[in-house]
Amino acid sequence: MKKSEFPDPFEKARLDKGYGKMNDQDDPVTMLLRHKDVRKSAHNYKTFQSGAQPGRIVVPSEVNIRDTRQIPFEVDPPVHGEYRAIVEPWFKRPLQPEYQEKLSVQISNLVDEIINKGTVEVVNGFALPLQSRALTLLLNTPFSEAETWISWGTHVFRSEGEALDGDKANILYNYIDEQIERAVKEPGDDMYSVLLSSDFQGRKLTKEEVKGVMVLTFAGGRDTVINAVTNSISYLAEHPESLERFRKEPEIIGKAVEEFIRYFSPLTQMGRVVTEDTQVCEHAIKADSRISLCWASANRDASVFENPNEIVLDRKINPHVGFGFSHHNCLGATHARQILKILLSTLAEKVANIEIVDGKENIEDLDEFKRKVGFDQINVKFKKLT
Ligand code: EMZ
Repeated sequence: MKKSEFPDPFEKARLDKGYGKMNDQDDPVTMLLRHKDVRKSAHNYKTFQSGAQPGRIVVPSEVNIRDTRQIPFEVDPPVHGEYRAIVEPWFKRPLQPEYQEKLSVQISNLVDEIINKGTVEVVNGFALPLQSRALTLLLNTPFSEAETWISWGTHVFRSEGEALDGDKANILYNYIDEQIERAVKEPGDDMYSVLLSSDFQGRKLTKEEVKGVMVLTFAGGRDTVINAVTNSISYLAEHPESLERFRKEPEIIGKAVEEFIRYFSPLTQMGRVVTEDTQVCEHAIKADSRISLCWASANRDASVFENPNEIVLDRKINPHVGFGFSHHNCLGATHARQILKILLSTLAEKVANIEIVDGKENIEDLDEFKRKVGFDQINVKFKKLT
């Protein structure tokens, strides 16, 4: 199997019954696997809620490592919409040309560095610094903060060989608390300060609410962006003609980004807590149990996508759910899309080809299903375009 091939472990279950089951810390999850059911249930926030106990809609569940409610992620409509309206303009800044120019400089510098290095381990030596540096733009904080975030590793709640890591999570919480205190004392134009001065229901956001938005911003776009970047590079390595194509037809880069998100689905699934006895795919689900919306499976549903297991760089119709769907669609999507677009055009501009030396796959264990989601590490060589 090619390194950039990501098999679909859900196909049979999706066709046979439409759902799968996994245990997760004794709080089982019924996974919805079909595109149609995933979209329908994502839309139905009354029966399938996000505003449950903090951490419970995440799979693996984070109830044992945090009490801070992530905002707007763990809030249901209509209040969800009020929070969302506060943060949305800030998260749309990546559409501004000046923002894109800064991001472009960051990525260009990093690509120059790795071209000159010879062999590079992409996860830790490229994708992690790229994600962390880009985050300084999203937060509008000093570039030097990225060094601290890089030292935390690829996932802020997980460490190697451990699903959830309370000690590691505390490093993030303490850091965010300190930053909030700093912004209270010396307000500036960074994200903490902007949130602290935001109006919500006739008052300012509380520190705990600001923390909820910040934890989401750090955690939600971490391993997801890192996997999207790394996996895309593995594809370019094994399909050298694609770099050539981006040079000749730069107008397809936007479509290619969507296709990578569909195919790699960096976030496998997101949970919901069921509020009343109900049914999914003719299967009874009890109130207060968990379901999940399996984006990764929906994105390979052959009733929606022709040749779902192939990357078609300029796929014309691509209603993927890689960034979720409906009310809770990904807040960071604008930022993530810009990172990937600029990355693809920068690589096309500077790199002739990429060679994979070796790599170790990262396989998610979902009981019934084992899913390749990225790499623990992958060594590659970038050859300069002359
Ligand atoms: C949560 C989640 C958000 C969770 C859109 O996803 O991302 C996960 O990586 C975090 O662990 O806490 O933020």
